This record gives sequence, C-alpha cells and structure tokens, in this order.
Amino acid sequence: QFLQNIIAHPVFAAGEANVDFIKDHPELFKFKARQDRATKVLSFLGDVIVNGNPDVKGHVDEKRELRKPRLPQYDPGVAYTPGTKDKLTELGPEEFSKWLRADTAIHYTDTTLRDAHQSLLATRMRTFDMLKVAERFAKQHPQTFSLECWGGATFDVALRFLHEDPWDRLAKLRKAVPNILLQMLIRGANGVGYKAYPDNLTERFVQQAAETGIDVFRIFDSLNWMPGMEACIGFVRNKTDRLAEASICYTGDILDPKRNRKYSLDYYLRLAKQIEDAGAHILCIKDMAGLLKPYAAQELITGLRDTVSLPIHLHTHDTSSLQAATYLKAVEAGVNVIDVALGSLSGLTSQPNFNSVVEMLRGQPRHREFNQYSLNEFSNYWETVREYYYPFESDLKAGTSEVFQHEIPGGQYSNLRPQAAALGLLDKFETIKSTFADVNLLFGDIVKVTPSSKVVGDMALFLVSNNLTTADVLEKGPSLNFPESVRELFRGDIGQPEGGWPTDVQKAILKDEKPFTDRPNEHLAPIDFDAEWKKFEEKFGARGKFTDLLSWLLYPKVFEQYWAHLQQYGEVSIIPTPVFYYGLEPGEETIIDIAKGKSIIVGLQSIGPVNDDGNRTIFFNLNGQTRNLEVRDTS
Ligand code: 3PY
Ligand code: ZN
Repeated sequence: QFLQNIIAHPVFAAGEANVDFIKDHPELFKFKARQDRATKVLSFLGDVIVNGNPDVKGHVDEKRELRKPRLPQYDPGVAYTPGTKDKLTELGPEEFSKWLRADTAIHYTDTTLRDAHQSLLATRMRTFDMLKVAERFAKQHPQTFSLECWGGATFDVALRFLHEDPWDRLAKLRKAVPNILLQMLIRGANGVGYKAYPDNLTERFVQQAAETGIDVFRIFDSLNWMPGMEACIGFVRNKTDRLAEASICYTGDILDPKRNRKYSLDYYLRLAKQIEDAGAHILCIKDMAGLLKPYAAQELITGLRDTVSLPIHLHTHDTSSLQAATYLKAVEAGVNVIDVALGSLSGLTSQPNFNSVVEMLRGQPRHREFNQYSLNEFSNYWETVREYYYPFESDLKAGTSEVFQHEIPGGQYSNLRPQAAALGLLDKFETIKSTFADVNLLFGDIVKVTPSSKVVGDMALFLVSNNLTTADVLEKGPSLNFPESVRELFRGDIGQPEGGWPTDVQKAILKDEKPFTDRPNEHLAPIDFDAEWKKFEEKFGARGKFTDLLSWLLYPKVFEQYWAHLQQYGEVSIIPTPVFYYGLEPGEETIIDIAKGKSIIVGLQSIGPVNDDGNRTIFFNLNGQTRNLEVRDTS
C-alpha cells in the first residue's frame, strides 16, 4: 500500500520527487490509520455479532424487520438561510432578548435531538442518526428558534452507553446547523451531572460548550434554589456572548388550593423576578413533569409578563396528553417560545407534537409559517429510525392523568421502569409510582427534577424493595440505612428547598451528621487545571483534547471506560445504528464512512464454531477481500 501511495502521488507521478519526497509528504503513510480504523471497526462488529451489544442484551427481537429511512428532500447546493443564530450574532444577547420579547409570531424550539429521546428512548439517540438530517433541517426550517441538542442526560449517556464523544457530536451539529441557535440543558451547580461540581469546572465547561457550539444555556436548579443558578448565569454572561436562559421549575398546581400553598402564583412570580435580577436573558418555565394545566398556564404567563420584561420560553412534557391545550392558552397569554418535538418523537413523556401545534395556530394571529409537508418528512424519517431503538421504549401506551398525582418528570419516567425491573420490582410499579408521591410529601413537597427527582426515585425504590412505607422512615429511621443519595440530599449537597427540610425527617436520615445550608460548591476545592492536565496525560497519553479533560473531570470512571473502548474499537459513532446494536446476519453487508470521503464495505460471510480457546472465527468481507477475525465468545 505504501508503494501504491508513492506511485499514485501527483508529485511522484510528475517525476518531481526529490530526496525529501517521503519526509515532506506524511500523507503517504495515511493508509496505516485507515487500515487500523477498519480493523478496529471489524473487531467491534465481531464482538457485537458473537456476544451482542451489552446495552440491548435480553431485549433483542430477532424477527423484527428494520427499514431504511427515507431522507427528507432538500437541495444540498442551496445556501443556508440566516436564522436566529445570525440574529444573535448581529444583536448580541441583550438586544436579542428585547427583540424576542417584542416579536409577535410564536417561536418553536425543537427538542427532538435531546429531551424527546431522553424522555422516550432513555437518551440513546446516536449522533449518526442526527447527522443524517441536521443539515437538511437547518436548510428547510431556518425559522426554528432553536434546536435543543445537548446537555441533560445526553452527556453521560453518550460516553457511557454509546461510546461517543459528546463534544464531537456538538461540533458536528454546529457545522451542520450554522444558522439556528443550538440549545443545551444545564443543571446549574450540578452541570451535566448529578452532584455539585467546583465552580471553576462549571465555568470552563460553559466556556467550552459555547466555543464548541452552544448558544442558549437553559439553566435550572433542581430545588428552584437561586444560589444554585446564579453562578451559572454569571458564567454565561461573563465568559461567553451567548444567551443565559434561567428556569422556574413548575410543580404542584397554582389553581388547586390543596397544592398551591407552597408553590403559588406568587412564589413563581417572586422567583422570576430574582431570575431577571440575576441577569438572565430569557425566562424559562420548565414544566418537567407536564403539570402545568391550560388555565394555570394562562394565569402564570399573564402574571409573568406583568412581572418581568424578559421573553418567556415554555417547556412541558405531554404525559397527561393535555399539553397542546396548555400551549394554546400560553400562546394567547403571550408566551414567546414553546418547546415541541417532531411528530414521531412527540407526545407521552416527550414534548407536544411540533407538526400539529403549527397546524393548531395556522391562520391565527401568532402563527409562524412552516412547510408542513417537509415537517412530516422529518417526522417520517424519525419514525423509521425510532424503530432501531425499540429495546429502550417505555411501555407507556397512552397519556395518563396519573402524572398529576405522582409528578414524575418525563425524562425520569422512561428510566424508572427499567430501574424497577433491574430490582425485580416490575410487578410493583404501581406501588413505586404512589410511593414516589408519598416520598415527595415526606421530603416536604419539593421540586422534582434531575437530580432531586432521582433521589425521590431512589427512596421510593428503597422503600418498596424493603416493604417499607414513608411512615416507617420516622419510626424505624435509626435502624435504617438509607440510600447514599438520600443522605446527601438532606445534608445539603444539591441545595436547599423552599421552606427548608422537615427537621424530623432530616434527623432520621442524617442521624448525627451535620447538614449545611450554604452552596455545596463552597465545600469543593477548585480544580487546578495545570495539575489535572498532567495527571490526564500520564493516565491517557498526550493525545487527549481539552474537551477530553473536561469529560474526565466531570465523569472520571465513565470517561476511563469510554477511553478504553475507543482504544480497543476506535470511533464507533460512524457505524449505522442497526449494525451498532444488532450486528450483521451472514450474507448482510453495510457501508461505513471511516474517514472523510473514504468508505468501507463490510459484509459478514460466516461465523465459525467455538474452538478450544473459547473463540470463534468470523469471516468478513472487507471491500471485496476476505478478512477473518478471532472473537472470544462470552455469550
Ligand atoms: C435533565 O436534567 O436531564 C432533564 O431533562 C430535567 O428535566
Ligand atoms: Zn424536559
């Protein structure tokens, strides 16, 4: 191959190669990296073929037919139409905020690439499937306000289960979508994790996220605790030229006298004012469980419009199936942006249907024009692609008004079932849901969203698996070993709830440990980035990027496993999803783009029997040539 590279090189072919020819042309060695890449891809495929992808183990339906998706039409030669990203660059965040507040037509955030699949498919959507349509979408629908495509659980899941670099996903989406704002969800002091991080780590994370492509930072605190959000709002304002969108997380029911004592309209208006004073550019109502009913939305948004001068962005989940009505009332009351997901990834625990909400407002004063035929093409694409992720579907078949009782966030619902199943508690799922509601009251009626919602879930699972009720917590507290996350919550590790913790419950859980009420981040030593770089290089070699360092600092164990997988199997995000999860059948082949402009055709010829060493020989066809590979059978 080296000789072939020399002969084919234009300098050599022109007879102009001198003594430095090889030294001056490192591309002559390129074949090596490609061969290496192809070999690594084969070894990953071999493993999936013989042992299955561990992430779907036990859930594979051999008979299921997976179709090829039809890509929506577009003209690749057509230039991008300027959109909200260009508007932000032109105006800067302060003026953009004013422009948005005054704009009369409704705006849409498309959550398909983040919350929709986090809420329906346990966050498993791969970069591969996103990139197939990202440029098309940006060219066909440049009037979209933003694409929510990063943050929340996607960071962890990309590294942990998809073996993908989340930063690489963001960089590629940015390139494909230069004209629409890209949006992320950040859990305030908890970043994209489940615990507090040192402030200077979150600061560098925010800075890097902006550099890689984020324009809208949706910031929230899982207890609606202002000190948990303030620092993050400051990082976006001071370290980037992007938009800080801070959230009031909505819980309870402002119109229900039984539920609005703590979380009243007045409470939300007060919080909104504090958010405005903290310097946010946009106010978000983050209705993570889908509890904001239509008439409550009308009151809340009317009140907020009178209280703050920020534009208002409404996020909800359609778990009850009522939320299109909520959007109608919200639009009438003057909301500026609403969150929707493309049809086939909408509804239930996801966001309301983008395609249908556009139709709801067609012909009305606040309508914004979208090409419905094209939106439906995108929905059809995702309908086919969604099938690839069938092992991650939750069993929820219809909207449920039960959500008004248990208040489980949409993003958590699709995870709670498998968590219950893993503990052998699936037959007690009804009890788990009602215990979730009981635990909330035991904890003093708190805001439930990641990570506080996870703690309520952990406690509910703990109680149900030990045949206990919330009444036992006070009675048997001294003899019970509560989950670590529950202890941390009551110690103050993720902040303070409205009205403080119930002291008797706190005592039962913490026993003699002393809680604190200041910012948990104050208890954490700042990161010494130079020292951490050195440690990183010693551990992983000098080839890492700064974004790798950040991933490692945020998720050390998960990153280590991701890195080991990368060394062994190379870049697996380039493998088509059905092949990534289910491998190949004998006689089947797939095309994989291993480098820019370079594809390989991989076919599976046959799988040999297990030999004395416990291995099988897999016969592949790689670009027309047979390649065999020994794979250990651990199945
Ligand atoms: C997250 O934090 O991931 C959420 O989606 C919360 O709603
Ligand atoms: Zn959400």
